[in-house]
Amino acid sequence: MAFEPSPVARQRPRVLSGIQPTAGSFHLGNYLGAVRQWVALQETHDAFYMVVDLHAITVPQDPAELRANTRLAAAQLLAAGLDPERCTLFVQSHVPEHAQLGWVMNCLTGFGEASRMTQFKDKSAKQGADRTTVGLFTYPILQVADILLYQADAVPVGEDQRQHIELTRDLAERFNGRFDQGAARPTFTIPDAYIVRETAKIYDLQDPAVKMSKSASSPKGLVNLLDEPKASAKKFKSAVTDTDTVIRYDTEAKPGVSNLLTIYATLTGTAVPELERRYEGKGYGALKTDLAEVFTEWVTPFRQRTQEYLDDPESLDSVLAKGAEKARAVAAETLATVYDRVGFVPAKH
Ligand code: ATP
Ligand code: LTN
Repeated sequence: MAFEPSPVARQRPRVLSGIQPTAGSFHLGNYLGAVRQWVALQETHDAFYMVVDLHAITVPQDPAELRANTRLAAAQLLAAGLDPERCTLFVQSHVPEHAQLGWVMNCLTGFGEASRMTQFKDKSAKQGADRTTVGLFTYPILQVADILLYQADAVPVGEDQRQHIELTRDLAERFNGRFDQGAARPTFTIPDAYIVRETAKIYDLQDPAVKMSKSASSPKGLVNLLDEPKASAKKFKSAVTDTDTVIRYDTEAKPGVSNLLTIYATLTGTAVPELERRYEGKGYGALKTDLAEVFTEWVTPFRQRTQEYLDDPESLDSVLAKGAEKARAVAAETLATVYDRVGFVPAKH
């Protein structure tokens, strides 16, 4: 069976990405590193975005929380600017092909290859061997399936995901090389990571050597979008900088200040050199106070919109149902090609 991409794919390149519903609120790193790009790309690309609930159960979770956080993630994505008329927004578990292709890709991945994934190594080291599941180990391979099912050309993510996109490329090439003999079209498109350099890694406000993360050891450097803006403003005001006073973008010598400048520049659309000029001769205090204000202004309507989507769960679920239907049409087509090329006997109807 020859693989034919859907007609829409021929008009626009396709992007796909996912976000976990593991913490209730997105943090500023998620937004600036990934979701902001998702919003922009829906204008130029055939865009598929999903809440990856299958990935969320690779660590211990509470069922009621997972359900609530999945809807909360979708509400935040809509509040951030995703438009269901312009992109396909869905929940991963609504499309069974993810788990199905995940299995096939598991069988193509070397044990040593999977063992080299740094996110797994970090997370399993934190949890300890007894609490680490096989699901966490195969997490990146499910992500590979997520991407390949949609024939994505590009995957907008933060820097921490680069290795998983590399694995995706490797496995796609391996599959194509092994199973595409004589086929008119390759089974899988080889995707590129889409990582915006400036915001690829937003750092913890208290420890600018590590990325802002929901699993940070202390919440002081983590800016959650749904927290009270006053609490976040305080975090900006007490952000760790350095003993100097000059406001200059220099990630080596001044990681803390540079991180604040990146956040400020991105939220306001002002270039960093312009900010450096504006704050010449002013202390860190001024920059932090202004940034706290900039953030509050941006986040207030975001929180409001999120609440509005949450207040109407029927509409939210209906957006997700329509998204899943569109996603399934694409995913089923890819999976059918894969099953055929792997050598599975077709099911009789
Ligand atoms: P955490 O490390 O906080 O657990 P995660 O990577 O598990 O985060 P996800 O919600 O799955 O969180 O990530 C969604 C997206 O946000 C991914 O594309 C990821 O690369 C991006 N991202 C996460 N943290 C940052 C950060 N500090 N800077 C830039 N991008 C980030
Ligand atoms: N591992 C990703 C989430 C994710 C993803 C995907 C991202 C799951 N499937 C497919 C891009 C494409 C993370 O952000 N931690």
